[in-house]
Amino acid sequence: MVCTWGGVRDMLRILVLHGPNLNLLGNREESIYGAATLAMIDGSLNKLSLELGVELVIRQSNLEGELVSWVQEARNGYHGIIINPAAYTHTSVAIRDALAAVNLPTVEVHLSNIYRREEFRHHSYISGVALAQICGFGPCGYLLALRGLCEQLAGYRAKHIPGIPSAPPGTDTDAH
Ligand code: CA2
Repeated sequence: MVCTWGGVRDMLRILVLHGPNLNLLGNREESIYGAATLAMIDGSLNKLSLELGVELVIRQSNLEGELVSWVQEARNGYHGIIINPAAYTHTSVAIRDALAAVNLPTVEVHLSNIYRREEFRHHSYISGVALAQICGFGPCGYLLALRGLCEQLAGYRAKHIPGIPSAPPGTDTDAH
């Protein structure tokens, strides 16, 4: 899939947020979350972002308030959000409210299939304000989220921002 835009000025900017304890990936709980480290996941996201021609900013925090502040800041200059809120998925009205307030297309990602795990993980405060939720695909879920968000935003641009082509003329965005 090719999904690039006219120039740097028009480039899509996407914020990727990782929640608490995801900095430990690859060191513990490998049977649930796999062997990939967060640095490896971020590396593969950055590689895909180059292919797609989108700009990514990636952050991780163990603090709920910090995640809330970053979501709020996304109002300035970002077009979409990919977030794995980790344990805050199941507890945080504050992160949900921040996402609702900024009202940017958001994809919620989980490495594990939260619906096959303990009952308390079956409820997400985030899914009700998200465009989509991806869970159970491991690190690949982040890449699917980026591709999906990119496709959605291309469609949004074509419909709502006249004069800014969703892709440079002559580019086949459907080519896979
Ligand atoms: O499956 C996911 O991505 C989760 O968001 C991961 C969270 C969990 O609370 C959610 O229910 C589902 C936990 C992230 C903690 O990651 C660790 C990694 C290595 C060692 C310990 C924790």
